[in-house]
Amino acid sequence: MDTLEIIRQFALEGNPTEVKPLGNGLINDTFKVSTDGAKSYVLQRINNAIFRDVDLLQHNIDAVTRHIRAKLEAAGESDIDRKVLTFVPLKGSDKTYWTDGQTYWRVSVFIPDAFTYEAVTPEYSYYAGKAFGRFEAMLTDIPEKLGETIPDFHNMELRARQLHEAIEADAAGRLAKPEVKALVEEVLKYEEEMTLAERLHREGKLPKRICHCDTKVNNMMFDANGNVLCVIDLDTVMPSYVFSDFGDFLRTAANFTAEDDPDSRKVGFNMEIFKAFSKGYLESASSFLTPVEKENLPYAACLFPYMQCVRFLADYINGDTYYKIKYPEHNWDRTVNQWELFKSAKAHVPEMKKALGL
Ligand code: GN1
Ligand code: MG
Repeated sequence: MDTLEIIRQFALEGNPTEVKPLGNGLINDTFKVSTDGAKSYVLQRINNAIFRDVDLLQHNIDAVTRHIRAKLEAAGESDIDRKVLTFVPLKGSDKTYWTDGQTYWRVSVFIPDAFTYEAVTPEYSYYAGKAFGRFEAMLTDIPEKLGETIPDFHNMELRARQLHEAIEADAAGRLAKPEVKALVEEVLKYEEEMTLAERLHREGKLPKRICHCDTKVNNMMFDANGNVLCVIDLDTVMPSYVFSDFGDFLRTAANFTAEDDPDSRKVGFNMEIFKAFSKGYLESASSFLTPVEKENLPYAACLFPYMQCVRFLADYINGDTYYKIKYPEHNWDRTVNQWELFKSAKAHVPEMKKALGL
């Protein structure tokens, strides 16, 4: 079935006229749908090889968007349709996804005059910090119980185990390369240190809260004046440690270059972004953060480059089965990049602590 046919299953206003690719996500396929009416839409094919339980996933998203909408209404906000995503139900149903049993699709209303960025200034990072902190704060009292759309998604112990399994299998023969083997050994030296979160959780010292879990800088929309409109890409909204949102934003925004820049000399951790983002984040999140959560924010800033390095490396060793790649060594370049970022972040921990007043 073609995309126009699929989009016709949804209760759109107007008739679809054009469908074209949108954005640069690594997991789902995204399209912009123009219509002969006033609204345009976003059509997404949900990658159900990765998100196995699409029903649970859409249930999470419906609950989260409903809750945020209600909060914005209660706060008397204007322009709410641009501040929270609106998912379109199927014709004659309240279900917000369509499937033919093999592929899964959903549609949301396209937000006009909104922009995403691959890199941000300290000023925008401050707004982003406020917005992600506020997103978590608004979800502290969501009445529905949300499921984990990818179980143990940001569990560092699991990610380390997956790397060990990849090494064991060496499915693509890539460990034969001395530089791969050497990096694997370096990376594994930090496994114990980086799995702190799971230990804290087991000891009852670190709660799981509803987090976004994919706070890449390009998952936030700004208006033309730099005001944050809303947070997008809600597939991974689920219970996790607050480290997820704090760490993953900095992993992308505080890197001096893109996460896949093959020139690792350009990689480094930008403290100006850290300071601005943390300031914004703490302004919104202080109301609910515990001392243990706050104390470990510098660890979170190191954990996410490390976890992403481990994930890219495992995928590279497995023969590129998870992340979309554009050229054969793409996952290797991403791995080296994230490794350099991890080392740079670690070197800045004392400065981070100072900035946070720890
Ligand atoms: C994926 O879908 P996208 O590109 O926003 C991934 C994130 C990674 C990121 C790395 C479900 O996010 O966890 O951090 O790529 N999402 C999933 O760029 O695995
Ligand atoms: Mg995205």
